[in-house]
Amino acid sequence: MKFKHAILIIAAACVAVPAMAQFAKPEDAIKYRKSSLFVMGQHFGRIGAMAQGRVPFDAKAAADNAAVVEVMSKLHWAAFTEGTDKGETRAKPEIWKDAAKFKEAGDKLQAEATKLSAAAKTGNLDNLKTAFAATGGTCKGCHDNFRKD
Ligand code: ASC
Repeated sequence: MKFKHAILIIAAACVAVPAMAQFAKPEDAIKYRKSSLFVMGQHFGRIGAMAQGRVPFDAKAAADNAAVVEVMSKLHWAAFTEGTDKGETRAKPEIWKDAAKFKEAGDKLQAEATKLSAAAKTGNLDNLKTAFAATGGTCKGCHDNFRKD
């Protein structure tokens, strides 16, 4: 086989392999999404502390944290694979029953997280506050609809 053909086959396989194949076990997918959501929450919370005046505004720290939130906002979606509605999870069955709505909620978070990162880069606290509130709204919206209490 020519090298070029091998590369094309590998590239096609990467696209075609379903998300499930990324995790050895359903528990790993659950652990992964909880872990990445936890990390996102930590960094989002540091921005919240500044937006709510609990700690002094530090533009560089805000931008650094927002950049992490932006990346993290993309990760956990691939871990809501089939069969991971059971076990140590608060994920509601609606995630799989109403997949289009769940995807929409996920897209909203990612869009707002991108705006949050851009807002943080302006170095303006009011911009950060506005984007923080909008992003937090997407966290809450998804939790209200798709997470058990
Ligand atoms: C956070 C965090 C969330 C959201 C959510 C917003 O800081 O960890 O899950 O904000 O509480 O309503």
